[in-house]
Amino acid sequence: MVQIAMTIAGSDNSGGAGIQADLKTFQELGVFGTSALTAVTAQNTQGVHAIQSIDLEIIAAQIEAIFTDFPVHAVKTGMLFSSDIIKVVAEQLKKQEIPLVIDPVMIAKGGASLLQEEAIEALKNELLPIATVVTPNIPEAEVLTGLRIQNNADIEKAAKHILALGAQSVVIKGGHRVDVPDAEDLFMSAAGEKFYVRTPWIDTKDTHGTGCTYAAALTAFLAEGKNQADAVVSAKNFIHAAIENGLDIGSGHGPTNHWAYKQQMKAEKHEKGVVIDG
Ligand code: PXL
Repeated sequence: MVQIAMTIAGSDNSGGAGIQADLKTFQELGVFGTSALTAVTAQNTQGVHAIQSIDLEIIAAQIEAIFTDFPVHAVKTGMLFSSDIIKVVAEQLKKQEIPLVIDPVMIAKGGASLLQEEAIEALKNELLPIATVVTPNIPEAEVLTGLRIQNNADIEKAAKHILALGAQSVVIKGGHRVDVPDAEDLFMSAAGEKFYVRTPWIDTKDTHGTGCTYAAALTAFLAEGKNQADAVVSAKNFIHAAIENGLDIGSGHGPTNHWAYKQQMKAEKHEKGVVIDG
């Protein structure tokens, strides 16, 4: 039987992030992608020009339409924009017992806000308690925890803080780190697992949608039945391949290459992520 994933996120019409990145990633990994749109952005690689959120009833109706007809195997949330949207989404997801990846999207690469400040508390109180995996980058982890993160000790403290909010596990992505030369992410679970996964740093401006793509790959691997730790390592390899084989599109922060991982796997190249015990 085909595995099915759903993304609840905003539209990035430039195709590198948001619902478009999620659906492309699901497709690349052989998982049937469905979606519920929360907001429409008008943007290109230079920045976000306009945002319009979708009516709450329409968001709820999209999610319900999928759940009442399809056996969804994993769900991902991305741009949720407001506390009202978060509450509607949480209401729907509380009824489900399937893996839920929460990518706590806050700010676009160019600096535009994709989550209103008033929505941070709703994200913490309504969604993190039902999350299977939460995938903040360092600035997002700082906002969620109120901590300043500068080194491994800080990252681990922040991860514990996020687990205390009720999530089953957390990946704190290290792309913003300046204390290590590689792209090193921490995985920690409430069940007691802890490791870092490291890929070589790639010096490129084309990183638009990296967070969405990473979390979407993680969702697809969970939909396929991988456990959380294995799914994180495979998702790390997916995003590494996508960044390493960039497409050089647009004059600003360009998108990553969503089909690079599959091409690499076809060429039988080995995955590059190195797991380091924490
Ligand atoms: O990468 C975060 C993100 C999520 N969702 C949408 C976006 C972006 C970044 O631009 O546009 C819709």
